[in-house]
Amino acid sequence: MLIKQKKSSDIASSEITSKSVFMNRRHFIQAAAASGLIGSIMTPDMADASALSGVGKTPYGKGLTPTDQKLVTSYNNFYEFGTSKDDPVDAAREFKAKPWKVTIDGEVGKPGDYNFEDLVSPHKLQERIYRLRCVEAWSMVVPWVGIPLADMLARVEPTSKAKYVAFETLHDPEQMPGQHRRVLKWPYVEGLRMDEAMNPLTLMAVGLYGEELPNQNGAPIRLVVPWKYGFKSIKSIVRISLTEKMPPTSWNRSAAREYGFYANVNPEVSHPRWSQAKERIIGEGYFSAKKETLMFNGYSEEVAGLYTGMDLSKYY
Ligand SMILES: Nc1nc2c(c(=O)[nH]1)N[C@H]1C(S)=C(S)[C@@H](COP(=O)(O)O)O[C@H]1N2
Ligand SMILES: [Mo]
Repeated sequence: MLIKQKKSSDIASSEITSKSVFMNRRHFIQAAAASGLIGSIMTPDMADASALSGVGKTPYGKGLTPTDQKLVTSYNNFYEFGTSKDDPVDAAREFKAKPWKVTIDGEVGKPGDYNFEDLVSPHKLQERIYRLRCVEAWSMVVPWVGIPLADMLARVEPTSKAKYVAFETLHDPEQMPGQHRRVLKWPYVEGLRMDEAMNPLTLMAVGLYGEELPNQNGAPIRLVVPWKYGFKSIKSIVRISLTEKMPPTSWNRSAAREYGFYANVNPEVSHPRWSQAKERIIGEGYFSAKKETLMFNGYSEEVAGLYTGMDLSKYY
């Protein structure tokens, strides 16, 4: 991770474009919709073919301003589609996220290969506006749409032996060109402790900005764990296994000294190669002031209790 730092000459034009340009465009569309003008101003690229319906609003995310949609969907980490931030949006364009199956196995009463629709449709979708803090010391705010992982797991009936949840991304080098390169051992794998998985904040996201998840953001279904560094939030999941033992995780397996299993956001514990005290805000420009990183990425109230008795000054 952080294989190369961006030089100022590498900054994507979308990052330099001021937020107000994007916001004005959005407001224009909203105002036009409200005035009934939308029919005549809609152009095909503005048409919203993949809007999700029946999304419930929840109190999560009060006071947060989402990062512009254009940036959320064009500044990505998804090494299966290349290691540069602007690779995935292009390289994942033809990715087939439908049809999709997720195998759920291990310590569950109801193991099986579940169709994406069967997994998702019994649940009401919720919007969750969460901070996303990458271990590379940048952050954004994303309005996800999804289902609490706890609700999804309840339906497959975890046994009393289930202590961890392991996740696996699709392995398909034909579709995921980055998997031809050995930057990581494929497939990408991640894991949570059972109580972390059951925490109400932990989300299985199927959308963002009210629309189906774009391929570059982990279509059709990905994990979102907002109090941990972004690499825990594994994309394009094809397997969920409930296990007795702590499962291996990709970045820990690749560089154990630099990435732990827990990977909780902690401004006081530095990465071996850089400080985690501050973060660069995506959308505010490369040279604008950094923001202080918050313990557990600002979710202490909800999750600090999961780690009582654990020495948080230690690197996990
Ligand atoms: N399968 C897979 N999942 C992944 C990654 C990846 O390379 N492969 N990158 C992670 C990292 S480092 C981050 S910061 C987030 C980025 O999510 P976003 O592109 O939707 O913002 O996805 C995470 N999930
Ligand atoms: Mo990340």
